[in-house]
Amino acid sequence: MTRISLIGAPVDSGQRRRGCLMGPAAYRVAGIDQLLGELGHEVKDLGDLAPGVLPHASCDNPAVDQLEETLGWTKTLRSRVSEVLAGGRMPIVLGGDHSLALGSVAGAAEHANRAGRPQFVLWLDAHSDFHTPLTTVSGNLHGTPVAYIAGRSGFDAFPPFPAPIPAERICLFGIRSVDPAEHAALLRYDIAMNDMRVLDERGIVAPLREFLDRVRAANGLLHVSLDVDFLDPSIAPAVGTTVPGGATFREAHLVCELLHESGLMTSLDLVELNPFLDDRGRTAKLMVDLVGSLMGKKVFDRPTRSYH
Ligand code: NNH
Ligand code: MN
Ligand code: MN
Ligand code: MN
Repeated sequence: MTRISLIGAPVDSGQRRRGCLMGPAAYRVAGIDQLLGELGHEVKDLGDLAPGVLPHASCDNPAVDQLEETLGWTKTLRSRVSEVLAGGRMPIVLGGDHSLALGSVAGAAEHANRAGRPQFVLWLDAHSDFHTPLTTVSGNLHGTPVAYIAGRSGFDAFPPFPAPIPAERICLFGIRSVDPAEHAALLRYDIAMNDMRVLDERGIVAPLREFLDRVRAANGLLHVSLDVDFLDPSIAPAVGTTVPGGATFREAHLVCELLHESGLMTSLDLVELNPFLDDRGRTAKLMVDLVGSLMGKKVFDRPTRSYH
């Protein structure tokens, strides 16, 4: 049994296609709290947060969009996620676009520092999200959280990241869209890059186990950030930035099942769901079903073998 706090984060400032703000409501309509309850967990829904009073801020790159809104969300989410973890609960952040991870991962890292444990991050996404506010071409800040987490410079407008996460503790998974500036920067970092080329050849199990083994060996805390576009658009159409060639239904479930069996995940983001683009709620329902697998739902409940 896990004590879970659902945190509604209707963040829509990290990109320009409006609709992610409806994400938290869609997850609730799709029955996320009920499913987690049926799986035996204790669930508290903290409702939807707000970005608070917006700070005045600016950035040298004029392309950057909605910096102040995103900053407001970053501060709110950082303190809420860190507080929930300090209370011994697992935060599940219902997004909202991926810029919310600027706050949620900072909150997790803040807690990890306090607890004296190393923080790890698994990034399930079509995109590497390794821009800084100075390198982004689109100006959409949802393309920046991994750079913030890894301690890249260019985030002067943002609160300093608690303690940048060393590259070896970050794993990108499912990647199939990397911009030139991100590519150049990623070559300088030792971040595990499980792009689709790697996953096609090796499958998802071995690369995921390698990373989970590292988390376990270090007695680490694990934040999982699940972007809807990790999934193939044919099964998950409700996202503004679809990229063909994504994870299949079974691959995605297997990732979630392995994560559950590892027992390592301590916090989770669900991001980029845009219910306005959905087809009768199927993407929202699939995401909730994946959360079920992450939290112990099985096809057949045989006595669990550890994943080793
Ligand atoms: N790299 C692109 C950009 O920065 C796309 C980022 N979009 C995402 N990230 N959906 O997950 O604009
Ligand atoms: Mn604006
Ligand atoms: Mn993303
Ligand atoms: Mn993405």
